Amino acid sequence: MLMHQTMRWYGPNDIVSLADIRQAGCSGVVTALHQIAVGDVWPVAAILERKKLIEAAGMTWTVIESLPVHEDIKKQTGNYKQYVENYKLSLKNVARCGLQVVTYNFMPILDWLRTNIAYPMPDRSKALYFERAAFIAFDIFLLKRPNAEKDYQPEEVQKATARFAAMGTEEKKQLSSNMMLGLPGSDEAFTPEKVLAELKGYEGIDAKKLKQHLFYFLKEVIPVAEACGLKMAIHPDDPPYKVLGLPRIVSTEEDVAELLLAVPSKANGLCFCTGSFGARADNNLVKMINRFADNIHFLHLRSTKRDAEGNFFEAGHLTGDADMYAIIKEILLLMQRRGISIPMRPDHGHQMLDDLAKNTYPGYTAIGRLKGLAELRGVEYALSRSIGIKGLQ
Ligand code: DNO
Repeated sequence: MLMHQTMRWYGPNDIVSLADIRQAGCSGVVTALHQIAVGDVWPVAAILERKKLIEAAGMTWTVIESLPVHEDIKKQTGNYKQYVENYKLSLKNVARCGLQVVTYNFMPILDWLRTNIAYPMPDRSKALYFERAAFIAFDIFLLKRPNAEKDYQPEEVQKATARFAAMGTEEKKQLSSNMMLGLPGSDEAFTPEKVLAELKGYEGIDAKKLKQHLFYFLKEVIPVAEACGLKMAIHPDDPPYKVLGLPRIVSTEEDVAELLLAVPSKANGLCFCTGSFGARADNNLVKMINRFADNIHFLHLRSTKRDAEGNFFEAGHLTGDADMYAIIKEILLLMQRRGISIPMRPDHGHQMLDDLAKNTYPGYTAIGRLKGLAELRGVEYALSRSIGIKGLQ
């Protein structure tokens, strides 16, 4: 039993085509109906139409990423009960169409964040980078979040101030636009005004409260998922700590243990993202895979390279801090134990070769991901032979 190889596809507008994904060696696709507004019900007809497109290209729609959770549910404001009902209906609809795994996250307002989406590697390919001083500079001087400096150590504020003073106009503009990228799959960027207004809505919501809201959501939707044979897979926070004063609650081993315990069910599971969890040195990835084995329903494999100041860039899939050899070995063993093949996708990739001239979704170029997939597949192949596992795809 080996991993089921997939790639993310952003839908018909993605310049990476289904044929590209198939040629990269995938038999599955990970996608979402990005055209449907967050909170609205996914209709059966639209799900089936997307499914047909993928099947016509010779692959399966293996995982939904994401079925997004409306902000009202995270804050428990406004129409949140209606949005929870809508979510349940979407779950029933995707199950009716034969889908089995649903990825989502519970990050307030924003999804993943990077300060630089074109960080030059020594070979002139480009990577995604999170630089703490630039991030703090954005928060204090560009976004101008009230009292932002109180969230940082005085030395960090000093460093960010110097960093900001040394930035040219172009760099400031670029930093702002990187931080304000819209939600994945959307071309609509955030604006500082919008973020500041939405931040107000989180006043009074700390990590403890946000956890209660997540657990309420899980208590509502997990029984529905279970009844219709779906597996829910929560994606961890990226980066895995508080940002812009917002709590982040799926960042550590203990966070995961707590959320699995809140609603014990196989349907309450994880999208185990080695890149997100791996951006913290205190997350032992192999130990976490072993501990949460029964609840891992989807894998994002990538590796970040951290430094002592809290910066990290997305290294090659085998060359960052994540020990991919040990990780894949642990995954292979758990798949044999469970008798299943878990879907994986090579997460992100460097912008390189012909893709340097293309305008792709940051991190989601064809060639960089193809390279990552090929490397990961090689590790898996070699490991499976050496530990005597059959079932090459
Ligand atoms: C980034 C992705 C995330 C992920 C969502 C899942 O590249 O891994 O945006 O799709 O957080 O809900």
